[in-house]
Amino acid sequence: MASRLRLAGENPGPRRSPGSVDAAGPEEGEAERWPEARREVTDLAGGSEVVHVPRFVAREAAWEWFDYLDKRIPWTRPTIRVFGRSAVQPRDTCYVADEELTDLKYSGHQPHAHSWDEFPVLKDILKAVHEALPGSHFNSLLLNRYKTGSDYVSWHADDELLYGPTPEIASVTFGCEREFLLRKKPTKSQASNGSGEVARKRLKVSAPQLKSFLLKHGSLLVMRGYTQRDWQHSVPKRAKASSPRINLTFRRVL
Ligand SMILES: O=C(O)CCC(=O)C(=O)O
Repeated sequence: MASRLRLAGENPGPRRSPGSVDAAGPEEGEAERWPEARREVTDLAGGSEVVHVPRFVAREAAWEWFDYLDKRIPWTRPTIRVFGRSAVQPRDTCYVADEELTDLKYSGHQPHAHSWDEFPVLKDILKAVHEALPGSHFNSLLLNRYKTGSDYVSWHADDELLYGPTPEIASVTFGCEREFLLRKKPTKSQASNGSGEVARKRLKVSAPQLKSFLLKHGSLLVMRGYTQRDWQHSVPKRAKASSPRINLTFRRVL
């Protein structure tokens, strides 16, 4: 997997200058917007799987989505509670969901649920994601904006009960490429032995399995099966990531 990595912060090449973005989004033909999509499927074993589509949205269209989302989404940076402490979330966020789904809560924070009708572009992207993933029915979306390489999301799993036991989560990236890491959750016995590096060495417990994906501008990554039950994921800080990244994670609340 490491051979696939490049330095975070390497941007996906020249971009058009940000212009005005109308509410309907880009106007290219469908084929230009959604190029032929090569898929890489990673079997994480135990019924967990990741699908990576590096070129899900064509570069130009993806920059138009980026500009639209950067300007039009009402980003907030809420204060959340982590391990009993209050802290400002280290990235901007926004939540969009079907009308009846207003009860997402994470880290003591309940975001306002915006309607899809406020952001026509998101409906277009949702439609494309549904077409790429037959049988999927996403009804909610968590948006994240990482302004610089100091913004991040720490290790977690989207294993809230409201998503059910085997949620499919589809993640679309725009802007600066960043590394996306997955690590196997410790088994119960590993956890009770202590999960720290020192404890691990002392007890000769093997390091957790780690997978890394470089999420580029216009890419799609899908986690499915038992990935949320058995694995955690993160987007770590990266000093070289000097420009913003916007990420959309589509989910289905049951
Ligand atoms: O930005 C990403 O790629 C991941 C976002 C994420 O982990 C989340 O929203 O739960």
